[in-house]
Order: sequence, then C-alpha cells, then structure tokens
Amino acid sequence: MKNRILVKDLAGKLGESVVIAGWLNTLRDMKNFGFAIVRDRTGLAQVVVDVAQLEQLKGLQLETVVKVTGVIKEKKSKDPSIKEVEMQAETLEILSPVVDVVPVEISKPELDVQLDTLIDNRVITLRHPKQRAIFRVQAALVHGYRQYMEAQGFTEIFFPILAGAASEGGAEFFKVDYYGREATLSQSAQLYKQITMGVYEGVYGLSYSFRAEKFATSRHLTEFNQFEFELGFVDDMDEVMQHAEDSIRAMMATVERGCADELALLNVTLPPLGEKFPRITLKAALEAYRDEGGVDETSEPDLSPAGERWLSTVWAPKHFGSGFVFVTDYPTVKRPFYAKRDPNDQSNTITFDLIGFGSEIISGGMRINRYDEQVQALKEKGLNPADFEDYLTMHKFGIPPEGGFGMGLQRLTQNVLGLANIKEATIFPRDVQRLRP
Ligand code: AMO
Repeated sequence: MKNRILVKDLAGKLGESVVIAGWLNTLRDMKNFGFAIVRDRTGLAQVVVDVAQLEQLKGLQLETVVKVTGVIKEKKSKDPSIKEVEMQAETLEILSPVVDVVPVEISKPELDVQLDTLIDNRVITLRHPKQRAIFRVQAALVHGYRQYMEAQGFTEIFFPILAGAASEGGAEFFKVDYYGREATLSQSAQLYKQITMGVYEGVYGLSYSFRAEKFATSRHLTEFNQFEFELGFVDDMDEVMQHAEDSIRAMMATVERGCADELALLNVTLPPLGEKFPRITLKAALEAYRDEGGVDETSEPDLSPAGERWLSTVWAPKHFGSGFVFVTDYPTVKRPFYAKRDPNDQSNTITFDLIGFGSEIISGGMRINRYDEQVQALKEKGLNPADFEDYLTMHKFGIPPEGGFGMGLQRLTQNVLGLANIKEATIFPRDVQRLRP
C-alpha cells in the first residue's frame, strides 16, 4: 500500500501526518473522545478519535480492516521516561468490514482458551500477537538452517510427497487413490535423500512427512516437516552429529538475533547450549536415569518420554550446561531397515537421536550403502526386498559410505519455546481427529 507506515516505524514520524492500516483491535469510549487500537503485523498503535469518528467506529465489529490518516504525537504518560507515540486521527476508511461476531476475544494480552478452541478458531486466534510470535520464531529457525547448510556448500533438494511405496517401513502410512492405483503419502524423504548421495554428497531440505499415527499425543502429528540432511563419504558418525549440533547452534543464533521481541513477548529463554552437546550411549543413558533419576528402565529398548525429558532438562544441563544431548547405539530392533549395523555387534546400530530440551527432535545415523547388506537387512526385518525396488536400485549403482538425519520442525519449535503440545507449534495442525481448518 502506497504511503503506508508500519506501526513499528511511527516513533520516527513525530509531528508528521501519516497513513497506517490494520485491524481494529479494541475500541474504548472515553465520552468526549475515544481510543482505537489498530494492529498491523508489527504491533499495536493507539489512535485518538473524536466523537464523530468514535460513533463511526462503534458501528463496526472488532477486526474490521481500517486505514487511518493522522498526525503522530507523543503519548501522555504517567512515567516521563517512557516515550511512546499515538496518532490523532484525521480520516478513517473501512477497507474490509467484518460480517460476523468474532468468536474469540484476541485483544487481551493472554489468549485464554483451550487447545481445541485455539485451533478450531485459527482464522482469528492466529492474529493474537503471541500466536503470531510462535510462527515468526519457527520461520527464523528455518532461515537459520538454510543459511547454515548453504554456508557448507550443500545442495537444497525438494522431495516428492506422493510415493509408490512406504519409505520408513511399518504400517503408519496414508493411502491415496492415484488414477485408480494405490499411492502413499511420503513418510519421510529418506529414499530420495539417499539417492542424491550418488551426486551431491551433501544435501538438505525441508520435507513433508505423513504418519498415520494411531493415537493423539502431545508430541505427534499426522503431518509434519523435517529438516533433512544427508552427507556422503562419511566414515565416522560424529561428522553427521557435528552438523546437527552446528546447525542447531546457527538456528538458535538466528532466532536470538531476529526474534528478540517475540521471545520477550512469549517470555522464553532459549535452552542452554553449553560448549558441546554431550554424547551418551543409550545403555549409559538408561543407567544414568536409574542411578541419578531414580527410574529403572534399563530393561527397555528405548528411553520413555519421561526419561528423554529428564535426560535433556535435568541431566545434560547439570553435567554439561546443555539442553541438547546425543544418545547413540540404538538396538537394531528399534531402528529402520536402512540403519547401518555395528560391525562388531549386529544387534546394535550406528545411529543416534538428539534429545532437545524435552523430547527427541532428531533421528539419524549411518546408512547401509552396499547392495547385499541392504537386501539382507530388509529380509531380517521381515520385509520383502521386491517392495523396496528403488532403494535396492540405488544401492546397485554405487552409493558412498554415508549418513544423515531428520529433525522435526514442529518438535524443535515446541521444545525451544516450551510449549505443552506440539499442535501449538503447528500453524494448521492435523491429528487423528483433525483435518480443519
Ligand atoms: P523419524 O521417524 O525418527 O526419522 O523422524 C525424525 C524426526 O521427525 C520428528 N517426528 C515427528 N514430529 C511430529 N509428529 C510425528 N508423528 C513425528 N514423527 C517424527 C521427530 C523425529 O526426531 N528418515 C528418518 C530420519 C533420518 O534418519 O534421516 C526419520 O524419518 O522430531
């Protein structure tokens, strides 16, 4: 919009007549005049209106889109050290009227609603400054990831969503009708990022993953995004973990630099990073949980959600000043068919999870890169190699030793901002019950 000034820039316009545009956030009748609070994407502006303008606005619903021309003045404040500005309205124009009552009040500092109400009314609730802030932080995380990966000289890949076969094994996939044939929605970009190892050696991308989860939990969605990463000519998994760590450090720095206002609004302090993210085997992590945490899960093949929380919010901060911890050496039974086995112990894999301030945010590791080994691993998992033709074709034609990881975008956002449910970190979440809005 020509000549429009954003709310954040009004302080520099003292004494000038300017145009602002946004949504009517609140209206206060002060008898001989009124205050209209107008919201744009950068903040809230107080607009002083006269009686006639007040009457005009009173006939409108909140959230009406308005354009206001007026003079910027210093706001009278009880505390003279606070310098704020307001606008004395000259003309008002309605750009888009509201035709129904707004279902949720969003003008208060806190949006005090249940999770389902929050998401059912996303059209409106997303406009609340705190909701807006969450997805500004998410965008900054993505930006930081891309910048890090580009600085390494890696290649961004755009992965397909429609696929012919399941990519992660298991039964948690959605079927779609594809011209009368059965297709699936991608469970992950795993196959495709591995294929690119025959060319680019270092790749990354933001993919869509779909999982037909059977239960609704506070950590699972049926549709989510993964930061994908894959690296060729790797002989030590530590190289892959280092990229996971360094990309997270870069993402946190991007959020700190670009989202100071959002973090303050959300009252969030980012998780501690420490000097180096600790690395611990699953076995040692389970023993620490037993010995220091007082919970014995040593007979389990994995950490429970409570164990992950303890490890990343108690153990790792206490011993290493870090809210992130790598857990390595997962048993073969717990990892997918493409996970590289430990040559000294076939029941163990060369894989890792990164637990990030509450729960698992990354899964990764070394991959099987040789054809015979992959056929054998599929059979041992009880899978039919004929169903994995594309995986096996890739392995026939020379894939270097390689590894990589997938990092859940919504999980990371949830844990970094300390949100109780992953749906709060998902702009339009889908779960077992929900397909709208
Ligand atoms: P995995 O299945 O562990 O690994 O997923 C990787 C990361 O994605 C996130 N995630 C989820 N987020 C929300 N809802 C879900 N249902 C969900 N499932 C997983 C988590 C998890 O750590 N191809 C491998 C990755 C790799 O090895 O490169 C994969 O998909 O943050």
